[in-house]
This record gives sequence, structure tokens and C-alpha cells, in this order.
Amino acid sequence: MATTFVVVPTFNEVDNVTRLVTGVLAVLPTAQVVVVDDASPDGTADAVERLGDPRASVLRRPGKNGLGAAYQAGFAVALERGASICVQMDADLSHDPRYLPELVSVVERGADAAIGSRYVPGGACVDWPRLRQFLSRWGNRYAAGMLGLAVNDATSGFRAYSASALTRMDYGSVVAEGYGFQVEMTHRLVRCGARVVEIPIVFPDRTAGESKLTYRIIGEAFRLVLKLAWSDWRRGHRRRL
Ligand SMILES: Nc1nc2c(ncn2[C@@H]2O[C@H](COP(=O)(O)OP(=O)(O)OP(=O)(O)O)[C@@H](O)[C@H]2O)c(=O)[nH]1
Ligand SMILES: [Mg+2]
Repeated sequence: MATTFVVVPTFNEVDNVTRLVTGVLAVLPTAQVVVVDDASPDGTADAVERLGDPRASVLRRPGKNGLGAAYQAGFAVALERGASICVQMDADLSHDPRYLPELVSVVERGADAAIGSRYVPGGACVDWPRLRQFLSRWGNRYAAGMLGLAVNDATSGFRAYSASALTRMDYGSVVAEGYGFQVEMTHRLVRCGARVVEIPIVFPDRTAGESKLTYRIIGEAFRLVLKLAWSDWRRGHRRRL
């Protein structure tokens, strides 16, 4: 049977994290949850430890250092502890644990990665302001179009990876953060010939805590797509010569 680890990056998620961790363990009782907390001043890490559940642990990092680095640290711990499947999800309850069994089972049945997608039939974003919907929808079209990714939701942070795909992708060398991190990971999956399956998810806006999304993160993702498209083009060009 697969050994599943669920990696959850957190910064100031005390109002969500307990519900999230118990929700995950209710649907995946044999999984391990690794919360990667960047010294949240609101006591998020303590809230997880207070649960006293041996299946939930906290990786405490000394300060806020970005989402990409938090995922990388969480994946490293999961792989070191013997994960065969690594899930990543947000703590703010926009990623509903009810989708976990399907994401995991798709990878168990042979996919390299399963992505919880808002932009396939049956998927949706609810309660988001129009501007967020617009940015997310067109950001995904831009990334997929520029990079030739046959993935409808390359910015989704709700995913399951097989351990072998993570290793093959050399996830530790990904440099982007935030949405850029998800796009760069998707680009690597596609470039290394991975089998990626999208599962429809309904994604509600967070109801507690604050979003960490900034214009800097959006700008970084925009530039990253250009950079990856340019390096793809150069690689293709070199092959043709
Ligand atoms: N460890 C760590 N976690 C982070 C950091 N930034 C964000 N997070 C967590 O990453 C997850 C996603 O962050 P959100 O603020 O929900 O960002 P988002 O989902 O892209 O944006 P919203 O849809 O507006 O909520 C949440 O669980 C955050 O607590 C960080 O620098 N370090
Ligand atoms: Mg969120």
C-alpha cells in the first residue's frame, strides 16, 4: 500500500489549521500530515502540536521564507520518511479534504501526478471577487498557451505526486514561489513526460485568515512563464540546428 504524506505550508492559519488537519486525517486515516510553518506569530504550529496526533507533525522554520521553499522542505521530509505519494494543499480550507481520496487513488493507479483543477468540467471557483477570477483564469490560459502545457489549472496548489515523479523533476532546484512554483512544477512534469491527470474541484475562497497573495507573486509568475518559454524555444532551436 502507498505511504501518503500530505504537506501543508502555513503562515498565520491558526483559525483553519486544526479543521484542516482533522479533515485530512478523517478521509486518509493512514496518511501522515507535515505542516510546514514559517514561525507564524499566531501560534499555528502550537495548534497542530496540541492536537497530539502522532500522524500530524510540524516542520518549524525560523521565519517567513516563501511558499516554494516551504513545499520543498516539506517534500524533502516526506521523501526522507518514506513517502511513495506526496500531496500538497493549502491550509485555508479552499482545498477541501474530500477530494483527497481521488487525488491519491489516481496516483496509486499509475499517474505521476493528479491536479485538483478548477478549470475542467465539474470544477469551479466560488465566492472569489471578479478580479481574482479573471487573473486566475487568464493567468492559466497564458501559462498553458505560452508553454504548450495540456493542463487547465497549472497554478493549482492542490496536487498529489508520486515520489518517483518528484525525484525525476528535481523539485529541489525549482526557484519560483507562490503561483510561479506551481507553474514551474507543472512545466517540469510535462517536460519529463509525466502522466498528469486533472480532477475537478470546487474551490471556495478562504473564510478565515488573510490571503498572502501579492502583486509581487503575480508579477513573478508572469515573468517566469516568459523565461520558461524562452528557454524552451532555445532548446528546440538548438535541436533543430
Ligand atoms: N510556510 C509558509 N506558508 C505560506 C507562506 N505563504 C503562504 N503560505 C501558506 O500557503 C497556503 C496558500 O496561501 P494563501 O494565502 O491561501 O494564498 P493563495 O491560496 O495563493 O491565495 P488566496 O486564494 O487569496 O487565499 C496557505 O496555507 C498559507 O498559509 C510562506 O511564506 N511560508
Ligand atoms: Mg488560499
